Amino acid sequence: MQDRTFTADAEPGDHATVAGWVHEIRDLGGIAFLILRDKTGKIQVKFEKDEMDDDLVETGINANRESVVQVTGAVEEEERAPTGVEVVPEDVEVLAEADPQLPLDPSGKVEADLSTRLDNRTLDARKDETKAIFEIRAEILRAVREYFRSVGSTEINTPKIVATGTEGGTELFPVTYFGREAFMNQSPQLFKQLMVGSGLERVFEVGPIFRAEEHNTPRHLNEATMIDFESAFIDHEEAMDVCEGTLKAAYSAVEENCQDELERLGLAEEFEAPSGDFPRLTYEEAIERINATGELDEQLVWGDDLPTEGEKALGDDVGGHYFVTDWPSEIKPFYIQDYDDDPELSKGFDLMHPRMELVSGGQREHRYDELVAGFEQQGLDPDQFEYYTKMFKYGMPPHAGWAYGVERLVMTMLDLDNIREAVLFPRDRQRLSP
Ligand code: ATP
Ligand code: AMO
Repeated sequence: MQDRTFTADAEPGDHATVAGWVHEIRDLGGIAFLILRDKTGKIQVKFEKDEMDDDLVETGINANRESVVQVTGAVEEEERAPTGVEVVPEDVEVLAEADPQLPLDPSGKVEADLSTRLDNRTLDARKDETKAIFEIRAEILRAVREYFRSVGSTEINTPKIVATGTEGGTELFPVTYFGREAFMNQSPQLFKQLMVGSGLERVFEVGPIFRAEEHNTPRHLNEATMIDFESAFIDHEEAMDVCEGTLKAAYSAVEENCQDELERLGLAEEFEAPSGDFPRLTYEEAIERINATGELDEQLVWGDDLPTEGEKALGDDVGGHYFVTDWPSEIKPFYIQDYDDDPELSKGFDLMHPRMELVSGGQREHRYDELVAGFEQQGLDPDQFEYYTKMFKYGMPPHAGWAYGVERLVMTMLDLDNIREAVLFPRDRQRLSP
């Protein structure tokens, strides 16, 4: 294949080869235009029927929409062309002819429902809006990695096939592992903790998690991506600082580097990176404020988890991101540390977007005896977790951490209605392929 010039880089005066998809063909009689679309944008190719070779014109203007074509020719300034330049072709080659019956219209003129879009993600992700979501998602992950680097955190990868679960409230997917019982991992929780006790001290992971959630909601997936962070020698307050810093770094990077994408999503005007410190409400304050909104049929009492309607009511009341701290110990997992002077109260926290929970985290129990006692209190068998607990006998520093759901971060940032919009190939109860 010849050296290819991206459409956005084609300058008047160049002799270039551009390649991409047939977005549109406009045949006006004596003149016809092929609008060629690639990763960077679109470019017009002009066919003057009386002046150009018949075969060349035929090839160019008879290609089906969404066929892949390559055009070589002179790039010229043309103010009537949509981008101010056009290619006057000398050679046109159809590299892959598309079937004229397309399952969806990548130009976006005809809307398709989400299910059709997900069944045909390749074509769907040719659309400007869909592509923009995934360019922004990539930018978020790039910015998050850069931020972690700035706070001295090392990227790790932990196993996804494991012997035990960690997140009580959610079901495990079983797998057969050479005749033994095993599961798809719900969270890197135990492994990231094991690594804060190693010489790495401060670690992060971006990776998949698997949860056999019964819900079929617009904000749950059965396979999601998590950004996990864990650090030795910090407490839950400092962990919240890093959590807030991560979110702000992601928003700022998108604001700075993704204006085109935001524009394609119609968000350029309203997009704003959050500033100022996020409020930190205790759980007790949170339930009082939810009760005061009068939005719930029944008043919340100490020990209740925050129901979805309650989170929404509080989100409207607060109006931005906020933390909920000091949760009842009984509704937080065994690895969260309780306050010594009030064991009913834990050092767990959640970061909330007004629409939903984005993060869970907390100070961890690093003292061996207390950790084992915590397993027993929650009805878990510490022997099953011996690979984890025993490392707490050999010098486990105080530590804290948290995890973001990447799709929820993308979804809330871009105001998407459904979490499936934020993942290329979602796994939900109905969907196992593509
Ligand atoms: P020819 O240009 O060879 O005489 P024609 O008579 O069919 O062929 P025009 O009358 O020039 O074509 O143009 C047809 C339409 O296309 C007009 O609306 C014109 O403004 C538009 N047009 C012509 N050239 C360009 C171009 N390079 N880019 C965008 N639009 C163009
Ligand atoms: P938790 O279970 O709260 O905490 O998960 C952390 C964050 O991950 C996202 N998330 C999901 N996103 C989509 N679909 C799901 N099914 C799903 N489940 C979770 C949410 C959630 O806030 N080990 C702890 C984290 C820690 O303490 O470090 C944990 O997994 O955004």
